[in-house]
Amino acid sequence: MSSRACSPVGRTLPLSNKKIQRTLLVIDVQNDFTEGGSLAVKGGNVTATAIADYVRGRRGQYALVIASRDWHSPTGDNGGHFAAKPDRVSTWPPHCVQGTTGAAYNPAIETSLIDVQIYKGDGVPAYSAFEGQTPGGATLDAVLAKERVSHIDIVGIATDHCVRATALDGLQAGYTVTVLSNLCVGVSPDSSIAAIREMSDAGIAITFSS
Ligand code: VGL
Repeated sequence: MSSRACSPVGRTLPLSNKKIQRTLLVIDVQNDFTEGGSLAVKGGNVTATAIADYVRGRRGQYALVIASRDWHSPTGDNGGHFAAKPDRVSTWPPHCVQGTTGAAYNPAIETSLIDVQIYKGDGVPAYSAFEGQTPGGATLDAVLAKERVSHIDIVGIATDHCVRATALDGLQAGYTVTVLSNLCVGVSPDSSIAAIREMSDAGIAITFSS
């Protein structure tokens, strides 16, 4: 018999008193996306340090801290993602090639605080972390479902590409999504503003970390 039917005074009890399970998704805070890297985003290093501080301080409020990495193949153009003359909108200079320093986390990131790592982009463009998988082959959605995660907070690089794609996919998959906008940085200011507007219009909460 359900708890609703058992209600002693005939009132409808809340359907669920489940604890909110929140996860922090740290998107692509890698050397190639921060100053000195092959696809450096201006402000990447400062953002990486701010993210690292946030993870250290707020680790306890998350069921899981998950980090994604672009992890492209050293051979071929990764499905047209790499180009000799990139437009920096849908084609890019080679970046985050598997096993290289450029694909490593920015040194500010404390890998001991990361519970799950997601790899994406092996031979293909993959902006969203939902397109990636763990080393054991589990999808991000499967990892979140196993931990009964309902809420996702997103930080990382780049606001206008991988953060945007991950946030929209998360919403589509049924999660409550928040983007901590001061802990994200984008390739271009204009497309980052457009991405923030698009995410907000879609129903993603855009907030600032305190
Ligand atoms: C990204 C451009 C190309 C990102 C990845 O991580 O946002 N941006 N590949």
